[in-house]
Amino acid sequence: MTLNPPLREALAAEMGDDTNLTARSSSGLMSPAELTLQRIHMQSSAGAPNKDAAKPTEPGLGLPAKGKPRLLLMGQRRSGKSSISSVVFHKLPPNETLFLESTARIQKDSMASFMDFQVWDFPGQIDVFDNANFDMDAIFGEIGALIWVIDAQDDYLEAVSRLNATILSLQRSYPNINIEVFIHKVDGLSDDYKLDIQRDITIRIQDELSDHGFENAPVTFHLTSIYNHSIFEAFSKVIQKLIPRLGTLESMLTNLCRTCRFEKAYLFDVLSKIYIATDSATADMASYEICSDYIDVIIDITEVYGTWQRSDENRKKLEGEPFNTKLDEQIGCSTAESCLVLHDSNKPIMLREVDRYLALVAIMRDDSYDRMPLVNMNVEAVVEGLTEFFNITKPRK
Ligand SMILES: Nc1nc2c(ncn2[C@@H]2O[C@H](COP(=O)(O)OP(=O)(O)OP(=O)(O)O)[C@@H](O)[C@H]2O)c(=O)[nH]1
Ligand SMILES: [Mg+2]
Repeated sequence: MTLNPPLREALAAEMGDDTNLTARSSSGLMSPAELTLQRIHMQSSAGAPNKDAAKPTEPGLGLPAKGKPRLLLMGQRRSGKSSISSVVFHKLPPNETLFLESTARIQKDSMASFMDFQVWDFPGQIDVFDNANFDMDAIFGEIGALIWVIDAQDDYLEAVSRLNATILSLQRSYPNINIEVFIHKVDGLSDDYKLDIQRDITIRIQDELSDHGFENAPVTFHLTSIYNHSIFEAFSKVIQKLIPRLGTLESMLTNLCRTCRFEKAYLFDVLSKIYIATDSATADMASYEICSDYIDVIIDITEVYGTWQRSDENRKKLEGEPFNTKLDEQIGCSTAESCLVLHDSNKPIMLREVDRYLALVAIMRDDSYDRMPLVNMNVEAVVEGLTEFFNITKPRK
């Protein structure tokens, strides 16, 4: 168990000390995610949710009520907001989004996941800044991310100018909200054209912001489509910004890759297939795609066959000659684990369940299959570390 103890100590030292966190907060050094962590700590140590803690403490640094960060989906009509939400969070096949009706009122979805969060899908025709009936604090007061969807297959000038107006209004009152621009429906566009559009939109937004004196607004751009994995990849990046101490998770996975000579490791949210952390090696779409498809394979098999119960006879056979060991001691994990070697690339892919929401999926190198006992031991250590990490960061009910 080479990986776990140092990480455990580091975690306890970094997270267990409330006074330390509070002191750093007041000196203005903490990120919004760290503030969330601190509030969760305070609530859980008080035993009950603290009413005041749910209120924003200062403009723009609002904290999520009940520990649920909120993602807002906004943009022009028919830009693809409801399709994105249905495909990513409700597993709707992309083709079926053709039949989605236009959204008439704000759709609020609560996602039960490793980190409970909310997704609000806004109707395209609503401009919350134009309408005095909307309570801005209730919408933007709780930190999360604003996802602005732009239809790249349509004329986007109006969408960009609405987005500009939105960013300017938000910068004045809530400057810390992450603004994520999804340049959407890029399927069917050539690579050159995609990049041209991205460049054009980025320049238009940055010019407008610097004209108004905002140089470093937190705006990020993603090229997305529901017809491939790009939408999941983009959501992964959005969600990762909301995870307190993401660096700790990443260094656990980087250490695991180094020790076990893995090519790439991802920590997945199994239901949405968003990856919430990966190691420090450069990510490529192909490795993400294969790991995410592998999760589907395992889920499908589990759905068809359920939990695998061995018959007594079968168990006796496996525990007898030549193994002579109890089955529980022969397997690395009692929940779910699986390994597959692809014939053409010769690279084993390994999956290990962390809890009911999370799975660790790694692409191994050709030669690592020979060292499975060592791999299992290290994976087990990392899973323990991850479980502890999420126990510490989870809000208490
Ligand atoms: N080609 C392509 N079409 C998409 C994509 N995403 C969504 N669409 C299509 O875009 C159309 C509009 O999608 P919606 O999700 O209803 O759009 P919306 O933004 O929710 O629209 P409002 O609710 O009216 O604001 C649908 O026909 C989808 O099939 C995509 O990535 N690529
Ligand atoms: Mg809609």
